Amino acid sequence: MDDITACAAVIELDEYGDILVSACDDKFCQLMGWPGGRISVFPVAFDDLFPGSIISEFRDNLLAFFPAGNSNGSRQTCDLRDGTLWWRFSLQPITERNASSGTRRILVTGSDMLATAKAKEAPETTASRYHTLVDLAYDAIVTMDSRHNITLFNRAAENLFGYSSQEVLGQPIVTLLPENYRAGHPRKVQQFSDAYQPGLRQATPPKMDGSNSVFGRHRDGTIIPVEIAVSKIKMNDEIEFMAIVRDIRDRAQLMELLKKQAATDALTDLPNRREFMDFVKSKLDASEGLSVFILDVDLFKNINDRYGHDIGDEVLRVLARVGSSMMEGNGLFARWGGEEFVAAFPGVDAQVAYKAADQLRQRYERQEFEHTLRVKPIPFTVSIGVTASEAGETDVDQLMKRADRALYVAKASGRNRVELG
Ligand code: GH3
Ligand code: MG
Ligand code: MG
Repeated sequence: MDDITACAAVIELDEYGDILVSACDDKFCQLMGWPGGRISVFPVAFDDLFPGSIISEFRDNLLAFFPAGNSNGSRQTCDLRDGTLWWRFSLQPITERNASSGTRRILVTGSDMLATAKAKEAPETTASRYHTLVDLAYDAIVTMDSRHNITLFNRAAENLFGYSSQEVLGQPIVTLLPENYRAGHPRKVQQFSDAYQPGLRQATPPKMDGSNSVFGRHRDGTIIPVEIAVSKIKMNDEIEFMAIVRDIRDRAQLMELLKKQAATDALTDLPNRREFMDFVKSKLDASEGLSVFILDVDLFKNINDRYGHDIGDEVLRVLARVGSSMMEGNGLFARWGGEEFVAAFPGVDAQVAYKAADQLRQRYERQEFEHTLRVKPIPFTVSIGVTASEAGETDVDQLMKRADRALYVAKASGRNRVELG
């Protein structure tokens, strides 16, 4: 009912000069403030129907029209307005044959001026609102047509990709992608388009790529990790795709950092125990033979007691650096915990690993490395237990236990030794 933007009534004047409503539609009743339902019996006295004050001016206009508008049949208009509504009424005499004097009946038609104004303004207003919103958006917004050419490129997109909108409008969307993604892009769009269900409202907008690792390409060639939400829209009978592109460089960097932190020992910057276990497990699962060792600093408590914990830490860092350099890119040297370190040598048998372990032991003993200690070099020695994986062995714990038993033997045999388990 409220959507109706026009109304009509037939009004007449009775012989006593009172206004009668001969007929009217529901909208007219509603506008005049008639509180009841549909009026079924006409005519009705205007004043009985519509006693409200808002219409008193309108009523005066009606009354004035009767003696005035009679002779020439001219139309007049009057408005009914308050804070929220604005209706314009047209008053038109209904000419009756053989009418002797004056106008007795008039046709009143009203139209909703606010609705009309809205309807007229709508296209430009909506468009300008849309463009303002799009340009103010924090995220890059890019649309492309069915030929995959760019049709809209907002300010955030200009900042993100380094192109001005004039430069890229009409250009293929793949301009914004890293080279190695370009060939596969049309197929991805097709898959997305086929699977897209606009009727389904989802908690999060559909992602273009399920893998979550999507990249854009800046004009200068920089690859930018982004998150993309895409929708398919119909514009003037053409299918368009709108992508909201969010720069997630900060997030990607943070994820990378967290991933690294989760795998790294904070004191020595070596891979940590979990990382080492995963590495060895992957080799065992792939049936790649390998050797491992566990190294434990001899009487390390004494170093702490004598030089203090900070110097103890420094010794561990130096030990880590030297151990790590021994691997020369093959295998892994990691911190097992405390003053214990481990190494994995993929594709290396126990004898070769033993040799490497003993060389390392000697280097520590002879202090054959650059010192970064804040005080004079601290002498220390290490004990090492070496073992190799057996055919078909997949249990990392089992393997490390063997190495640990060999280490125990080295300790029990006087320290500063390497033992094979
Ligand atoms: P051994 O292994 O030869 O039997 O003697 P140890 O003195 O090394 O014996 P143990 O393994 O029981 O002691 C290890 C010491 O290492 C105890 C602990 O305070 C110290 N430690 C463990 N982690 C750290 C660390 O991160 N920094 C420092 N400074 N000390 C550590
Ligand atoms: Mg220990
Ligand atoms: Mg020790």
